[in-house]
Amino acid sequence: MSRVVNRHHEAAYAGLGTFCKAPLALTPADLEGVDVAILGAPFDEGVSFRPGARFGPRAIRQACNFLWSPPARPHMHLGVDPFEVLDVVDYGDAECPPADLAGAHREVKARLTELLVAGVFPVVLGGDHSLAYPDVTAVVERYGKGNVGLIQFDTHTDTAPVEWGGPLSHASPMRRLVEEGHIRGEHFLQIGLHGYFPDPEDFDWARAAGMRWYSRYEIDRRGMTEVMDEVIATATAELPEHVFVSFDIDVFDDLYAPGTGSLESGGLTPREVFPALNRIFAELPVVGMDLVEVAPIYDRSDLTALLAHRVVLESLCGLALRRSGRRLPGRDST
Ligand SMILES: [Mn+2]
Repeated sequence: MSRVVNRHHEAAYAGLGTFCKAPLALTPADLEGVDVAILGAPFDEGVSFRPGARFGPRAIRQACNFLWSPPARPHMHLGVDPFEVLDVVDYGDAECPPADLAGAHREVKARLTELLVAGVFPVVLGGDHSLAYPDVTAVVERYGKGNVGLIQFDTHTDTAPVEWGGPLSHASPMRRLVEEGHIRGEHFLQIGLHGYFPDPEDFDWARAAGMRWYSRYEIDRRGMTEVMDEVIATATAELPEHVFVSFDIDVFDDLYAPGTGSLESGGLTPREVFPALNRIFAELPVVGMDLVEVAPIYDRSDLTALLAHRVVLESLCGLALRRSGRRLPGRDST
């Protein structure tokens, strides 16, 4: 039995560095009764610009800056403590071999499949965004082709056809997922696109594939609340019964998230994104998520790692509301 519980009242900066001091689980035998597992995917061989995301999982875990339990520490606005509702464990890191992207993907998919078979909600911490390929293919193997929709927070579409001769990089996982039939184009909703990538040909391909997106420019014009009303309604009516959320930290403005490889100024703010995550996880049938592209070597004052940590918490708060049969406060969400 490898499950270890951290001592109560141990400071966040002391002892074992699991996510939010969650118990450590290392094998499928440790997953009985578990609701959520954090899985690290430390690799960045798929990066096209600045590397460093292999150090993301450790930085995100270490960004925890307070004690969770006891006492309970509920979200101030939502009134829910995800660690009270959900049995959360840290499943450690997939053993990603350096300089071997395919090997890293294979290891991640194997560990993730263990979680899915056990009925555990996975939170996969990357790693570069090519991670979406092993993540989503594992989820699709669990639920079936055509039965999974994808909501992607990202500056870029990640739909490049081929980059410098390689079939898969962090610029192309979404294209591969559509072309290979794992997820249908019309089952994609992308949020936060802005800047100069991809090129018009890739957008033409995405349109032809039926992919839909809400750019930073549309969010500016309409406001995130109205856009999320449409996202929730569209996802409820048109996406399959299982939804995966793939979150690229570079969707945030670089002031909030400097620690990433492919910066693009003019991104979203945490004040826009957090309520969106609360709604998505509280109101849609999300079955897993990944969080990618945190590269701590470019970070300042751990801003990006701490923000990524909170992205996970805000998502888990939404999930905790859903699992406990509660609604978001202040709205009649059905
Ligand atoms: Mn991306």
